[in-house]
Amino acid sequence: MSLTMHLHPLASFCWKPLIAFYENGTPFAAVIVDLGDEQSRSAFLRISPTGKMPALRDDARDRTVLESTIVVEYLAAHYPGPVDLIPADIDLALAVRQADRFYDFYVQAPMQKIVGDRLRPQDKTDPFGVEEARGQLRNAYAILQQEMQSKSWATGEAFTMADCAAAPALFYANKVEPLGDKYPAVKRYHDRLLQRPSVARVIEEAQPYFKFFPYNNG
Ligand SMILES: N[C@@H](CCC(=O)N[C@@H](CS)C(=O)NCC(=O)O)C(=O)O
Repeated sequence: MSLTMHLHPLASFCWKPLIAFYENGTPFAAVIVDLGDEQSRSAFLRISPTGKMPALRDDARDRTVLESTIVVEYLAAHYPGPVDLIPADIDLALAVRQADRFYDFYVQAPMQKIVGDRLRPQDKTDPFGVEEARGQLRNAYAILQQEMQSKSWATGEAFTMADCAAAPALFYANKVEPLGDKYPAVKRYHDRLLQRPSVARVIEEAQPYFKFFPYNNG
């Protein structure tokens, strides 16, 4: 097997390429990174010097691919399957990339801020930054509420990389800043994503680790 994903099953940015792998049934091996373990950490830093996951290693092509979006782009280019994760049409592809960026910057980033704050020592928390991040999430929800009125998936009727990005972003954002009933179109999209077999699978695989997620109990 030439493809190895270095990941953690709980890590939201790792879900994006995992969903892409499962959508197309692309075979890969998984190496679970434990940043708290010195040996695992130093081995991973040799692959991903920033320490950020996921990282993909492709031995067949002698390539290391970093950044979740670039991993999906790489799979779409070199290991395509029945699900067209990046459409061939350039305007559709740009819409997919734009939506992927939206979910990373305006949903994942504030969600990570809120989660990260709960993991800080009690005297080092940033309540102002967390409130700001909550406002950013509500703003993103309001934008998506307009966007998702008439779409099944992030950019239309086809499942793409944008949905691979949206699934972890909305799953975890809804845990830290619940969608409630104020954003029904976003909630419908969130629920549709969770029913997608590839997404249900990553959630299932994360189950043993959810106890480490600090918003498990609200
Ligand atoms: N822009 C990066 C973000 C990756 C990222 O933030 N990964 C998190 C896990 S979801 C991580 O590696 N955190 C470990 C750390 O910051 O120490 C991507 O899209 O891959």
